[in-house]
Amino acid sequence: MSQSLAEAFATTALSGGNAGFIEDLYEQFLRDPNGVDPTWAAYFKRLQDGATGEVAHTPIRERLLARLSRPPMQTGGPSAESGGASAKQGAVSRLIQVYANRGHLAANLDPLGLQVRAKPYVLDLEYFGLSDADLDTEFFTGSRNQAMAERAKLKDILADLKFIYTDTIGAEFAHVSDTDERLWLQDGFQVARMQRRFSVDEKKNILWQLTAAEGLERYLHTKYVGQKRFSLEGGDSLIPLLDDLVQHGGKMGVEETIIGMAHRGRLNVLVNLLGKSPKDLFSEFEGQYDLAKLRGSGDVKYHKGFSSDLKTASGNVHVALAFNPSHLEVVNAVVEGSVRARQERRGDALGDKVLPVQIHGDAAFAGQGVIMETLQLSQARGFYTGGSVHVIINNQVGFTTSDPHDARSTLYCSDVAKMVSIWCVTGGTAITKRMNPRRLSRSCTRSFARSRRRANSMRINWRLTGCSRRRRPRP
Ligand SMILES: Cc1ncc(C[n+]2csc(CCOP(=O)(O)OP(=O)(O)O)c2C)c(N)n1
Repeated sequence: MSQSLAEAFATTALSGGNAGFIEDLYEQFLRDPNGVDPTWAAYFKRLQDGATGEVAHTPIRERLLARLSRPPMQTGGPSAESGGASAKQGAVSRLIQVYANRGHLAANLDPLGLQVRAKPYVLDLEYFGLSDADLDTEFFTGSRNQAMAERAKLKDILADLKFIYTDTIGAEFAHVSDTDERLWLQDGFQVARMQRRFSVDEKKNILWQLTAAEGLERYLHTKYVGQKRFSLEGGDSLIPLLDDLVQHGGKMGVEETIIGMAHRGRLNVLVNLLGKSPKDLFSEFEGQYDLAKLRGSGDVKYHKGFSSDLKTASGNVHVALAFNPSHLEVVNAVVEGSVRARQERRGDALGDKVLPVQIHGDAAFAGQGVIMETLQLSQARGFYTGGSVHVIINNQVGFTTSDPHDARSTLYCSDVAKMVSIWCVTGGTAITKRMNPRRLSRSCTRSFARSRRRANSMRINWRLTGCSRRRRPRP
């Protein structure tokens, strides 16, 4: 009969208390199989079961310990300081790359001043072993495009980098895994940022649209006090941005644009983009509905859809705003399905002719599972629509929370979009008095809507200052 477990433990040398002793014996055996008692040598040979790769552990441990006690590798400064011109050139090249990848962390993205963001030290000259003494020295920029000169003084390179990446628009593309796509996005963004000039007509057009957007909100605010309207105040740039998207979409051959959006800003989009008659809207505020126009829907005014043909330089673009229920973000999947159906009907296999535009709230985008579900299917063959433009109207309030620490676990409200390599542009402020509406629409739409198939999708996220709910963000 076999021994009991207690007997087996009592008669074997292989117990936990002997582990150190047996390990030492095994080390000796590995160095010299004849250096240990033959009984142990036979035992260890049996253990190895014919394998020959095992080597003594002690020398490896010693090598690792020696490596740990070496001084750490110099990452930036000292090597650049001591290594002369080529080391400094290397440091400047790294600085340019780090600005491209991390510049958004230093961008001015919070017009409400609620967040305190320390400037990452990886953007400091000192981190790269550079100093003010190098500012007048010329370096190669390695630029692939005309945004930056091929060679420039460090102070000019730094000024360009700050303007491109850390002003009131931040861009993230480091997570995009396709190299060609990432470089293309980076180049496009750099060039778009550096093209600062707008024609007088463009400026007038943007001012006109901002005035219309603000005018409508003010009118509704004073005329229909206390009525729910989900104001666009502070996010007025949405109107010129959407207009730019439709106009440039038209130039690219887009024939239909299907928009999905929740409540915020919807009335303004209906009137100032789609051309819904203000008279009809005001009648709805007064509770008077034209039954002929209701078309079976008795829903509240900020759930209603609308469609019209908008003129562009290249012909009409049919723009439709989908009806949606109160259930936040659920319209996303409906819009993608509608777009896919329209593309199939037109034989638009590449998705060039019908463009989906999804407009979200910051809390809803971060919090609703349907966002992840829709993104997850967006690249699948049965659901692909050629890439969508996502715009997040970020008023830094999510119903009962205004502190991001209470609202989500990601840095930006839109981080979930990175799962499908969507590249992200974040605009810091949409206060109408500032230049941002122009920069926002140019940076976002002109350069990237142009070739949305190349980049998966894009997501624009920006903060606004107004909120129709009578609730203040917590300090
Ligand atoms: C699925 C779902 N959950 C909750 C609500 C209730 N609700 C309506 S608006 C809102 C907050 C949305 O915040 P945000 O997305 O930031 O948009 P905002 O209105 O602040 O612009 C919530 C929770 C809803 N309508 N649908």
